[in-house]
Parts: sequence; structure tokens; C-alpha cells
Amino acid sequence: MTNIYKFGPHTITAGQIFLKSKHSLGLVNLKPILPGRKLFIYSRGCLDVLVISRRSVPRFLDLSPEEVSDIFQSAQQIGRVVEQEYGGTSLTVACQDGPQAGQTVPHCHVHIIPRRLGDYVDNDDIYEDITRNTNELLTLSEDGVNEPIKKGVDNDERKARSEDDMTAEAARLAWLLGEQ
Ligand code: AMW
Repeated sequence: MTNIYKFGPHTITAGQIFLKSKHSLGLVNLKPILPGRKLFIYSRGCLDVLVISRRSVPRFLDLSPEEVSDIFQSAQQIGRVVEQEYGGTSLTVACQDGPQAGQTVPHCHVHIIPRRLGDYVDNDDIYEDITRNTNELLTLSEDGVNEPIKKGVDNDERKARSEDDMTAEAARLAWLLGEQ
């Protein structure tokens, strides 16, 4: 079995993956949402994991009914574990389906982010963090449509984590999910 996986143009290492289902992969984020001006008080680990379709298609709309069922069942399974692991009491489950919705990696994926009271000053600021780069890079074209002025930025201002850091988190999540 291959140890190389693709997430859009990105290569995912086997160590980043903590869940494998028939049509989906759960993986830790290279550049998770980080504590900043918000009141993140999680004790460890990342705050934003992803579940992606195994088939490389850009849009959620491209998935078959079986793939939709699989990716959301995986999201539910992962959500239960990350909510508990990171001391959450709720979850943000978000899919930015297409570039104008803020999608920066053209490979269908769902963000699963544990939430709890007070993690953000304004609750919906989380969406600003998920889409921040795209929002900053929009400009109004002559026909009045917002268009990206630069593409492929992919959360450039966030710090990429080390391989060791991601592997440790993925191993812990895989263990909690009973995957290893
Ligand atoms: W999108 O803005 O397309 O809804 O979210 C893309 C997500 O993919 C971002 O959170 C980004 O940090 C993450 N990401 C980008 N490259 C990688 C990678 N190589 N491994 C894991 N996550 C990645």
C-alpha cells in the first residue's frame, strides 16, 4: 500500500493520517488555526483537523452519495474524539466548497474544530480564521464581482508544524479512534 497521499497539490505524509475509511482520510493540519488575539485555552495539540475525500475532486458537490455518507460519518467519528481530547463542548464542522466560499486547497475537505465557551471573543470569528487569507485577497472587479487577486496563498502567514509534531498528534488521535 502506498505511503504517499495527495491533498490537492500537496503531498501528505503517512504520519499525518489518523483515520482511513473506504472513501475518506482524517489528517492533522499543517497550519492549524493558532491561538492569537482569541482566547484559546486548549492545553495541547492542534485545533483544526481535516477529513478529506480519498478521490481527488475539488468540490463537495463532486462526491457520490456513498462518498458523502462516508466523509460525514468519518467527520462524526473524528468530531467525538477531538471534542473530548481538546476539552471541547461543541464542534465547528465546516466545508468551504469552492474558491468563492474560501476554499484554498482544491480537494474536497471538511474542517473539524473543537469549540468551547470563551474560545473566541465573538463566536463566529472562527469563520474569519478559517477563511482569513482569502478574505484579505479579494478585490472588486469592474463588473462588481469579488475576485481573488492572488491564488494559492494557502494560509501563508500561519506557521507550518514540524513532521514530528504532526506525527505525534496523528498517532494519539489514531489510538483514540482505535485505528492502531
Ligand atoms: W480551506 O481554506 O481550502 O477550507 O482549508 C485548507 C486547509 O488545508 C488549511 O487549514 C491549511 O492549513 C490546510 N493544509 C494545507 N496544506 C496542508 C498539508 N500539506 N497538510 C495538511 N493540511 C494542509
